[in-house]
Amino acid sequence: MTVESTAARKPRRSAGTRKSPSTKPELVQLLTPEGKRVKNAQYDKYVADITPEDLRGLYRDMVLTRRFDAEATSLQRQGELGLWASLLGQEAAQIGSGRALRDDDYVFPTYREHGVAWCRGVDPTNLLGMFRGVNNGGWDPNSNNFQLYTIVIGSQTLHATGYAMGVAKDGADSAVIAYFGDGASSQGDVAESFTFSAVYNAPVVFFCQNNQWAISEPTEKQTRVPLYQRAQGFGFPGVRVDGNDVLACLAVTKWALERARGGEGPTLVEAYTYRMGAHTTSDDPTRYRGDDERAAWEAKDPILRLRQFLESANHADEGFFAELEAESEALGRRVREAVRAMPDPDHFAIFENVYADGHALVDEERAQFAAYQASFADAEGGK
Ligand SMILES: Cc1ncc(C[n+]2csc(CCOP(=O)(O)OP(=O)(O)O)c2C)c(N)n1
Ligand SMILES: [Mg+2]
Repeated sequence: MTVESTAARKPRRSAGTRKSPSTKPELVQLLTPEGKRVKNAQYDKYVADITPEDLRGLYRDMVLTRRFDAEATSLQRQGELGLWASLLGQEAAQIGSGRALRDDDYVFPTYREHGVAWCRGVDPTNLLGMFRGVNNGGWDPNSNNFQLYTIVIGSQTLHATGYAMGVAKDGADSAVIAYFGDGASSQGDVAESFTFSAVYNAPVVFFCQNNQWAISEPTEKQTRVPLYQRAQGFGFPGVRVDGNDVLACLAVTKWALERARGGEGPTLVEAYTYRMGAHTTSDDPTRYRGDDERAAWEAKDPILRLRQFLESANHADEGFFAELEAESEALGRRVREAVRAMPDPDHFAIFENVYADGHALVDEERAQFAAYQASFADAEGGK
């Protein structure tokens, strides 16, 4: 139930006021689930100059991201990765928002932002090193203004806020975007980020992918109001966008970034979407949710809806889709080969980057580990 619909039940002051607030659209949508373009007075202008080529580009981004993600899930099942967090279903939220960014903007992701990484130009194979356990991150954050994946839930919103405050102090007009989930919205770090960014008018966009679940906890266990409405209490605007509509996500994020650049401070974007897969490959969602839910969201599939729009508008032909299929296959092959070719790290490398200089505790732990390793050598030698 929304706050609007609660208000709608109250007696109206004037008999002439017919329009119930509950009819106010809560969800910004530019493409219906059937792929039909709908007008939006506030956000149309942010996609007004989009060309058929741009639209095909968004489609390609989503298809290749999904393919990469499926490949990573298979690689985990084959024992090549220790873990994988799939973005299945969230392609539009990530590609739409990712393509709204400028190169000089800075991104603070969680662990599921493979589509945003793709938009930033991070090679997808670099995303896999940490999940294979062969490195601690896999890319230089400053090469693409894309921070390392953050697993401590919500903490990256603080990093983003601090970074955005620095951007403002530098007098730059770039913006910062922090990705987080519905579950993370309950973290103290996120509330603190909202407070600081509002008070200091920081140029940051909080992009919450409400995928309905925080592992096995549904959104109802996180909040009594729609998440986007939280922003109001902190003093900045919040908007809920259809997270399975790539055009709407692009437009709304552009608007929020424009506000940040124009000195208007933070915005909360709630991308209303669905995690179609498991939380990670270690999770079994059949233990806590039914198939009917997934089926309902499959009907709103972000890729299918853009395909329907492209086809009905004659913006893409069979040749385009066939070429993209071949490109997907090639990406899958490249990812498989790259993962298997990743060298194992030196066993002692883990101790090298904890502190810039030496540290007594690290030295002690290194020595303990060396003794442990040596114990195997003794055992083998004694045979
Ligand atoms: C501070 C902290 N607490 C708990 C966890 C364990 N944990 C990992 S993912 C997750 C759920 C996050 O849900 P949400 O924010 O909705 O993001 P989603 O995984 O759905 O993308 C939790 C509780 C963690 N990584 N960090
Ligand atoms: Mg979630």
